[in-house]
Amino acid sequence: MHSWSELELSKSRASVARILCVHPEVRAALARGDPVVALESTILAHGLPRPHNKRAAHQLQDVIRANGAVPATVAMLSGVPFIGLTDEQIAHICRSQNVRKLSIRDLPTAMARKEDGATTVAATMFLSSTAGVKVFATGGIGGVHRGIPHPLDISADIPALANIPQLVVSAGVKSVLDVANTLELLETASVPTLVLGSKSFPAFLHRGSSHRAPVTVQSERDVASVFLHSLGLGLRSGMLLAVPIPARFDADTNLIESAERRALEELQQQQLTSNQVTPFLLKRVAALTKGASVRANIALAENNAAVAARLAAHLSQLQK
Ligand code: PSU
Repeated sequence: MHSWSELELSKSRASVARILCVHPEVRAALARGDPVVALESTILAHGLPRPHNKRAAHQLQDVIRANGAVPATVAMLSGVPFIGLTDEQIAHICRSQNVRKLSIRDLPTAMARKEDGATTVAATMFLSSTAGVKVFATGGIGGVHRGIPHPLDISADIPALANIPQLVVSAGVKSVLDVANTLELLETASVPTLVLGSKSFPAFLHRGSSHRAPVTVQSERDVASVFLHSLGLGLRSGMLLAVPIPARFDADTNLIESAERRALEELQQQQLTSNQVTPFLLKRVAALTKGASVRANIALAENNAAVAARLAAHLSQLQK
């Protein structure tokens, strides 16, 4: 089988980069080697309810700026992938009912059909890293769905982490998922998986869980150093940093877990598959907890954005 040489690969990346519409502020920061942090848009279009989504979109960008980096929110508009959105574009993604959820495999069809789309963790990693962005902040990554469902449902976020050299900051794996199997799969995919300041792997809306942290790091500078070594070794994989939700926003474990169980039971009655499952579960948990999960989700995403911005700043200092 033909395998691509480094030269062919970098030529191919360069031609993809020409297709992207990179916001001038993001382009200038990347050219100078200044810190930039990517943000996804599925959390806005399909993860958070209106009007929280638009408010969160701006808060996440503001937090990144306040911590010394330039935000680059990623989405598809009329078939064009944008890296960095204007306020009007954010308003459109947060308001329109016609925004498709796009993982990597959906990008070509969305482009050919000139669709609007919100990018998942996987698609945001692919597009923003092609543009040269090294750090990305999200809420919780996708992973293995619980109970080995039929058909088998594993998020494309995992192979994206295995194949795209980007540092992804999250609060762990969404807790409606099978966290133990997701951690096993991250190991199989050789994705360095670090937890900031805790010996347990965080459970998205909760600070701790019964799952051990694969590696614990104590400072953001340590994370930046590990990531640079991963790049230096030429590892093709990304890296996952899990940051526990700040203690003051930690959600009520019983309330969330019973809502998650109920939402998973309700899922059995639905004819939902593939990329419809996660938005359904998030929506039901939000309703069953009367918005408590939404408040915790926004708080952890903001905290991750702040950590990601400081990490991007460390990386840019270490690389200059
Ligand atoms: N994190 C959140 N809310 C979300 C998501 C992440 O706090 O809505 C989204 C991300 O875009 C992630 C996606 O990639 O859920 C996973 O969906 P799936 O399981 O269909 O791959």
